[in-house]
Amino acid sequence: MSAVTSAIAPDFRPTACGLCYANCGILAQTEDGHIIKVRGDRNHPASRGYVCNKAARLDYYQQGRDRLSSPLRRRLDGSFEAIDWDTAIAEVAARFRTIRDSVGGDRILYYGGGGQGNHLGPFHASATQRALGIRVRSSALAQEKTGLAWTSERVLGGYWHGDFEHCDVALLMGKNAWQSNGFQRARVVVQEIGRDPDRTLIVFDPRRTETAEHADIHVALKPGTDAWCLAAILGHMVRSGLVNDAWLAAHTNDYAQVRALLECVPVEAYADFAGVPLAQIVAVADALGATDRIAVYEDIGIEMAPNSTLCSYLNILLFVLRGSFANAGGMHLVNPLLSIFALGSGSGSVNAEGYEVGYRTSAVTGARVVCGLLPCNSMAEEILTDHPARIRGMLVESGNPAHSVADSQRFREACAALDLLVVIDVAMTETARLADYVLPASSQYEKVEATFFNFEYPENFHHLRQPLFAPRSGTLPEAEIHARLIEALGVFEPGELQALAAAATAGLDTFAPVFFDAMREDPRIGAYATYVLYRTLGPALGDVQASAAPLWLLCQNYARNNADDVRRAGHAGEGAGLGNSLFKALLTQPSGTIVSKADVDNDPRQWRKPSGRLELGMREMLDDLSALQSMQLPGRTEAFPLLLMAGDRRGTTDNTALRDPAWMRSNDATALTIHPLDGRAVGVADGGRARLVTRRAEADVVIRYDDTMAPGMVSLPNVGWG
Ligand SMILES: Nc1nc2c(c(=O)[nH]1)N[C@H]1C(S)=C(S)[C@@H](COP(=O)(O)OP(=O)(O)OC[C@H]3O[C@@H](n4cnc5c(=O)[nH]c(N)nc54)[C@H](O)[C@@H]3O)O[C@H]1N2
Ligand SMILES: Nc1nc2c(c(=O)[nH]1)N[C@H]1C(S)=C(S)[C@@H](COP(=O)(O)OP(=O)(O)OC[C@H]3O[C@@H](n4cnc5c(=O)[nH]c(N)nc54)[C@H](O)[C@@H]3O)O[C@H]1N2
Ligand code: SF4
Ligand SMILES: [Mo]
Repeated sequence: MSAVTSAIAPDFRPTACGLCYANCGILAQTEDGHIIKVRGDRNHPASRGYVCNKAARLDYYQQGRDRLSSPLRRRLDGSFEAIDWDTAIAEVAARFRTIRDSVGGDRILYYGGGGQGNHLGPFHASATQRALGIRVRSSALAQEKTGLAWTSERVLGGYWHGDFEHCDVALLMGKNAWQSNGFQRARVVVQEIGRDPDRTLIVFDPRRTETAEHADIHVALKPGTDAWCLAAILGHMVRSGLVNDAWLAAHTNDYAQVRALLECVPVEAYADFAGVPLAQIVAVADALGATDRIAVYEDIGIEMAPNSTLCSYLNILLFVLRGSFANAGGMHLVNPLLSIFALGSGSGSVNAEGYEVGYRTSAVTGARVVCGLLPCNSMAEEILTDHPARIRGMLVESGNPAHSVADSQRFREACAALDLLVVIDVAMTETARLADYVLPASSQYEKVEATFFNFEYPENFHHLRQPLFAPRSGTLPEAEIHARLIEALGVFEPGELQALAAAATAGLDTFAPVFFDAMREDPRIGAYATYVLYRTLGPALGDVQASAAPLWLLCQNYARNNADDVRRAGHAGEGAGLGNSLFKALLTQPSGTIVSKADVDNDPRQWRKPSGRLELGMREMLDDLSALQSMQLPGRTEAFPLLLMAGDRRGTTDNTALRDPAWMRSNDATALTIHPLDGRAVGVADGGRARLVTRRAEADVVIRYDDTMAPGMVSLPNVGWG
């Protein structure tokens, strides 16, 4: 391990586990730059002391085997040499500038957005993107969540999340919450609902997962058949009068169209196609039909499978047909300080027939851009072409696409074809190994950090985490990396921001009006706000908190747009004063802050469509629903008798953020699981080795028999080693 300068305190200090969406509050004990013990933090507003097994392993991230401690430049022979930061920043800025000035900044792709635990870096990157003229962005969201975001935006006007704490019926679709979370305190909540005779846990999964073991109803459907299964349930609900007609009449448009299609669903035939007994379809519909407190979570098992977008739409119908929306125990639209799903420039308008028109598409493949994100599956094709608008340069931050996108071989070829690839990461990842320059970031425990995965309702929170350590020597927080790049690109003249910096030293009340005036006078102030705030308000906050400065503007906007909710959460002040109080609370409450408290009975922010009603008639999805009648699924063949699930979440995996195999001694994190019947049929032994061959790739694997697997299906997790 290289030298680490650390503030060593023997006691436990609050931060968060950054290993999954939940970002549970933890108390960490540190020694010599290591995280040696972790406990749940009872003061965290959302996790309230909960942690799962993985938090104990955080030091394998903090002091992971592959951590970087110097900027690196690729030599002609492909090896890397360490260079100093001044050289790295000057060369990276110059080479991106060359691309921008010769073919245009829109030929540069930004990939990333923060992994599971770190969203402040990518927030700072927005200024760098602006300076380089970058308009094309992508992230892992564009292979999983954009279908959900698109349907949800079209129908509901925002991004949805469920109140699992208080629901009567919880539906987990292709989601093994026991291992992967997805809502707060997942294991506790799954157990509670499963045990309570008055509440129903329904799990849709071909596999008998740990979550399915707790379910009241486990719908063990055939892989890829969710759309048919959901259509059958909805069809049965409509025909059996299990829908909330009064609520639908009061709150939605175009229900008649939807109803007409659902009435035509051949319920029995679809159930049969999905391999689900009709009695189970009826049981699910009956459970839903008895309540308006339904919480739904869909995840990878649906979002990486056939008809994923249609499934997202049908999942909306599951709760909307019951009126389980904008209520306690039901579904709600999320309202974090910053929406990572902002549809922004990607969305068009809806024409008279109910189709979206005028939406943004990508330059080479014409792919639909949702949430401002190019689909991950299109990235390689946007590069590997002689099309004049092809992507020439790429900036990757806090993502590992050479490992994580589908057909990674093709993506690696694409990386090799770029004029410039720059990676900002804490570790030497598979993507970093392909880069021209690697810029080492300080870890999530060496800087202030936060995520915008704040989806609670009616009380929502934000957690600004304070660092446990000083930055590892040779690394910089992303805020500083982006600021130096912007300075090398010459966006502002030296000294131009002096007046703002001076105002900041006099306190937030003085700073606010000066900043807003400057923003009105000079459009660059707003356009580069993250940078401007980091360099002006940042120093006034002190070295440690400086990277948090841009959150001040988010607090201002949030307080202005949600003043009543912010006051109800206990923050006080008028005008900019309310935003200032909110910001001060974030800086001084190291276990997290309640930022807003909605009035559930009267919450206009839940009704965001211009009509004030939910728009059920999303034509593209209604067409897809009709098309199920004649659609075939690709079948298994003699050459390929098994279906591979490429990446289930286990208690021992964490995307590629934990890169050190030492953290698990057994092969549990990497083994290919197979049902014993299949194992014997294809002649592989439990514990033995085998060659796995797919249409696109091959790998050596260790076999583990697992009778929770659905017959015909094998599974290999997604890890950052091997
Ligand atoms: N431990 C751990 N937790 C994580 C992560 C991690 O790497 N490790 N990653 C985080 C991230 S980025 C995400 S996106 C989430 C993902 O969280 P999950 O979606 O829960 O993850 P998976 O285990 O990959 O897939 C869920 C389930 O989908 C089922 N499935 C497969 N095919 C189908 C199908 O056709 N239909 C249905 N209904 N189910 C199917 C699988 O059997 C599996 O049990 O987890 C997050 N949490
Ligand atoms: N085969 C297969 N592929 C998959 C999946 C699967 O199940 N199977 N799952 C898919 C899903 S759902 C997702 S979300 C993606 C995830 O894939 P990616 O979005 O590519 O991200 P991660 O693997 O989570 O890697 C996050 C990166 O951030 C780095 N990092 C951590 N902390 C910091 C920090 O503070 N600063 C910086 N700059 N970097 C940091 C880590 O070292 C790591 O390289 O993978 C997808 N790919
Ligand atoms: S649920 Fe587990 S992995 Fe996720 S943030 Fe909490 S402790 Fe970390
Ligand atoms: Mo994900």
